[in-house]
Parts: sequence; structure tokens; C-alpha cells
Amino acid sequence: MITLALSKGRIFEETVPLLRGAGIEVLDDPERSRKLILATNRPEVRVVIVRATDVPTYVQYGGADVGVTGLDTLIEHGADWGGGAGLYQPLDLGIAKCRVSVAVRADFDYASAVRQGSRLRVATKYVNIAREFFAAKGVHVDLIKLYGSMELAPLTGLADAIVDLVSTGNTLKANQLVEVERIMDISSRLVVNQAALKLKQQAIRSVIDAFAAATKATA
Ligand code: PRT
Ligand code: MG
Repeated sequence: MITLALSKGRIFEETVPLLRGAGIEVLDDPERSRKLILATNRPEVRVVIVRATDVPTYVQYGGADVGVTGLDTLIEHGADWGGGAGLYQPLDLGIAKCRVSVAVRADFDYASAVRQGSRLRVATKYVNIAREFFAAKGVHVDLIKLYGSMELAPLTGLADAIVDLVSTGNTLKANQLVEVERIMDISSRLVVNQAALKLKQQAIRSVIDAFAAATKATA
């Protein structure tokens, strides 16, 4: 049995076509069903639905053999997972693309704040990524950890800036925020438990190869 960890929402939706290309059909819709373990048309493959930030944890500790997770999640939590020890990252799936950016209120002069060496209050879910980015720039920041709705922070005076994911930019625009720095480009990665790769080599190799072929076909 091969267990694949996915999160609900965009990762699930964008992985389904790749699975289909690999001949794997998920038999339940996680948006409709309350089941956390979903069967597929292949008796030896099942899907488990976990929080996006928990996917690498499941795969690292063997709760799942393989998983699909954003590079943002992998990098942000890398430190807490001993650099992702035991996690093999064989493939960039090229799905759920976005970028990690710095955004501020349209009426906030970010450039002069940086030039003047002001201390910036930055709200984010990505404290490790943000800390490293601003340290490399030599900008002093007070980081405020949030778990969602980052866009609200500059609007309420909680922070001067946010570090968040941007894809179309519509969310920023709708909240009178502007993107002032692009920190890194993001896509989703296939991650594999290294011990499982050894123990179930043939089965997991064939899943990796199928994902690779499906990724190429849709690229
Ligand atoms: O939502 P929940 O709290 O349950 O979990 P999550 O936010 O961790 O999961 P989910 O499903 O929202 O995101 C999973 C992964 O999808 C992320 O880790 C990214 O790798 C990837 N991804 C790709 C995105 C986006 N694009 C994206 N646009 N994740 C989130 N967004 C959000 C962003 O945070 C912002 O609020 O969408 C908004 C911006 O979108 P635009 O199009 O308006 O710019
Ligand atoms: Mg989300």
C-alpha cells in the first residue's frame, strides 16, 4: 500500500489532473466527504487529507509515503525538521505556482523607510523566510507571527508590511496593498519518505515516474 498525503483546496485540485495522467483516480471529493482517507481506483494507492503545513511532517515520519507540498511550506518548516532529514524531494510538479513577496499599504513609503534604516513591523506566517530575507538586506524588523489573513495587518495598523504568498495579485489590490519585493518563486514539490523509498522501492518509483511523466505532459 502506498499512502499519498495531500491538502484540501488548490493542492488537491491541481494534483488530481497529474494523478489522472498517472492512471490514478481519487474516488472521493474531500470538499464533499468528511472522510480523511480516500480510496483510489488502484487498490494499492490511497490518499490522506491533511493540513497543508502538516504534509511534510506526515511524509517525514512515515504517516504517508509520498506527499505534495508547496516550496514555501518546505522552506519555512525546514529548520524545525532538521533540514528535512528523511525527506526526499525528487520532483518540481510545477503546480500551485505563486511567489513569496513583501507588501505594504499603497500609502506607505517602503523605499524611504528602508533607506532611512527604520525598524519595520512585519506580520507573516513565514517568520523564518522573512527573518532571513530582511537580515540579508540589513533591515531591522520586528516579526509578528500570524496564521492567516495577513492582508489585514497593515490595514489595521498591526504591521507596516506583510510577507505573504501572491499569485494573481488580486487580493493585494482588493485591500489597497502593493507588492514591494519579490522574495522567491514557489511551486509544489513531490516529497517522499526515504525509508519507504527503500522498503517499497518498485511501487514508489513507479508513482514518482508516473508523476514525472504527467508533469511533463501538462508543462
Ligand atoms: O488555507 P489553510 O489555512 O487551510 O492552509 P494553507 O493556506 O496552508 O493552504 P492553501 O491550500 O491555501 O495553500 C497551499 C499551498 O498552495 C501554499 O503553501 C502555496 O504553496 C500554494 N499557493 C499557490 C497558494 C497560492 N498560490 C495563493 N495565492 N497559497 C495561498 N495563496 C493565497 C495567499 O496567501 C493570498 O491570501 O491566496 C491569496 C493571494 O492570491 P491572489 O491570486 O489574490 O494573489
Ligand atoms: Mg490558505
